[in-house]
Amino acid sequence: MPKYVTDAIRTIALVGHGAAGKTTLAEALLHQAGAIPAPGSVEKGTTVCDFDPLEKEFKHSLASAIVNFAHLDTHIHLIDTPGYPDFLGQSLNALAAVETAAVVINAQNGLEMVTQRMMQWARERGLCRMIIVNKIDAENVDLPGLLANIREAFGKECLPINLPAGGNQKVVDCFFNPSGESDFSSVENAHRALVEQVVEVDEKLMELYLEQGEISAEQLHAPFEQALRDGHLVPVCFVSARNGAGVAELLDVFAKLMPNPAEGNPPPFYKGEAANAVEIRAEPDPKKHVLAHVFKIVIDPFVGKLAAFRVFQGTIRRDSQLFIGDGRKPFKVGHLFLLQGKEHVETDACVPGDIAAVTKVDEIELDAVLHDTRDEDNIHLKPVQYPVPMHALALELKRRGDEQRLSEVLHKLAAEDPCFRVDHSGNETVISGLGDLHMRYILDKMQKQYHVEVATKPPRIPYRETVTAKAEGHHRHKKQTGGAGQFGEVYLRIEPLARGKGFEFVDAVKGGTIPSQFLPAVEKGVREVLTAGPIAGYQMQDVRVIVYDGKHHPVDSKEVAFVAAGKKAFLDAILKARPIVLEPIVNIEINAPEANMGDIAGDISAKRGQISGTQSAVAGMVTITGRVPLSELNNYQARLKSVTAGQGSYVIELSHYEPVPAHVQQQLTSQHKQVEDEQ
Ligand SMILES: Nc1nc2c(ncn2[C@@H]2O[C@H](COP(=O)(O)OP(=O)(O)O)[C@@H](O)[C@H]2O)c(=O)[nH]1
Ligand SMILES: [Mg+2]
Repeated sequence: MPKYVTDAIRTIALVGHGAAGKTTLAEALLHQAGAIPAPGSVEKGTTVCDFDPLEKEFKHSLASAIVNFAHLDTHIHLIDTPGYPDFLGQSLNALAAVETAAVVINAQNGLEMVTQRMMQWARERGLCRMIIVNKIDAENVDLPGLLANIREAFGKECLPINLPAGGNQKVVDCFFNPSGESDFSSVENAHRALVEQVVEVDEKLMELYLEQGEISAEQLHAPFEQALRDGHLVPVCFVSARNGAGVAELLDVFAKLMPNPAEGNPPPFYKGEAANAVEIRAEPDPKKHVLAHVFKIVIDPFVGKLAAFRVFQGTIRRDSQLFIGDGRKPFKVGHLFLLQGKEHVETDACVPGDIAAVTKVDEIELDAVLHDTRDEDNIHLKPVQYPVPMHALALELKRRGDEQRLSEVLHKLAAEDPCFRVDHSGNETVISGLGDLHMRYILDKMQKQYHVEVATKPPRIPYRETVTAKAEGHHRHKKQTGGAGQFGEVYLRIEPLARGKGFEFVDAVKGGTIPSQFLPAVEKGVREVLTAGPIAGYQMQDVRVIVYDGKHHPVDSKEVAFVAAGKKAFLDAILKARPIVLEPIVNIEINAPEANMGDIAGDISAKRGQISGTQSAVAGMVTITGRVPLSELNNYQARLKSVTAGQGSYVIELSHYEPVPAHVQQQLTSQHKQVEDEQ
């Protein structure tokens, strides 16, 4: 058994913008807790968390890394996450494994894009949040100004729990033993503000406080946890991961104030299919049956597949037999590991709150739920909302004969990364991610780790087709070929659905005019059209098909006949329902020097785009957000590079689909016709 119990566990994700110092801070915390003899450095590539060869080369984190250590009477599981927008998939998955999101802010840069996003995402997931202001040792930092900015952006509930002192060389505690001088503002006031914020969640305590003017730290514990859970308090700590200021104090805050697994908001699990799913709550009870969630997959060339999971309920032992989601066949755990960066440390049991891993179980996929009772199948955790990757590249192999290998490698990469997608459209293999940096990393990894050489080119734009009016469709399929004939007749109606609703098939046949055993055949025929629409050959969406009448023949009616009739009746209806082509519109976030702002904005408007906001978090740089049709972004990376002398970068994600302008539709239709004619 582990040497600690669930109540002693703290699970914390270090999140926030790239270069805030998360990896360095993880190093400082490990060192302070006595888990490593000396802190390593990101620059030298000697940290516990940035252990991947590509991370050492890029000199920043690309994937989440997990460490654990003991402090006071607690056991802390810490997840270090990458902060660049291109690698957000790996930061978001960490949020599913922890009670606390610790948002690290770079004191030199102030609030940055990912800072804001993470504050919001963590809140939406119901996590307890804290803010860690790092780099207080750096030159030209304005800490009082930053604290004011934090409170303005994220609310008055952001209150300092310690304050910089001695010229940013250390911190003074404002909660447990509020005494001493800080570099700015009063320790006593900070203490009072914290206590007053906390007692607000408990009326009785509030009365007591008003009477006595003070409340003991013990009495404050439970309401403190509640305030964290309710988002009514976001403690702010100051540190320097470089000179160690505030690191010991931060460890104490983790141990004494951050929630244990019973004190946080447990993420909801759901049991059952989509609309009928009922919410169930896991209880952090080691005696109940097992519920664990796989939040991270790593495919290591030497170790094979590693699945990192968070235990939410029950105890997992080496000899446990676990089921994977719906799977009927359990696997035996065998070896159970705690992770320390790249090291795997064998352990014999994990309790609720533990973050651990198993290796070599190929059936486990990202987001799988592990459990130990046959009837607990069909359980999933509230899904993490990942950005939909839209930065796509079509791949071409440099060597013939590598096809099989390429497909295996892409499969492995996709298994690890929730924001990396592989699609095969026509004879093209298209990979997509969040941005240029993301794609470069993937291509690098393909080449260096897997030795697959590919060339890339811009892919086909994933246009869609839909209809804009209701219409009727009919087809009678009749064939007399020598012996048995084929007969099937279908009447249907189609209706446009709201954008993004996909496809609905409704059986409204009365009196068995189409016998029920043939309806799947009709649906199959209709679905054949969905994959390639009639006007430009793109996927159809946002349409409801209602089959309401037809005819059959007792001898000649066959499945093939109804497949054909369904397909043709649907095509018939589409052409009468004012079909249109839709194009993907993406949210874009461009990071560039302020001086290039005008050029970039002009360029985006010329691309039929719209700018919705600009933000200047880092001096001299701006973040421009807006929307642009994806089709206008071919080669945008190269263009942005030339406009910004190499300093600009951007990420995109799918926003929604919109009708294309008429001339584009014409062009796409005639291209499609040409291809069809050639065939
Ligand atoms: N001056 C100063 N630099 C720091 C501090 N913490 C980290 N850094 C530097 O900031 C850079 C980014 O650090 P890193 O840990 O990779 O940031 P991450 O992207 O948030 O993981 C590195 O060059 C670190 O040496 C700090 O407390 N003070
Ligand atoms: Mg890092």
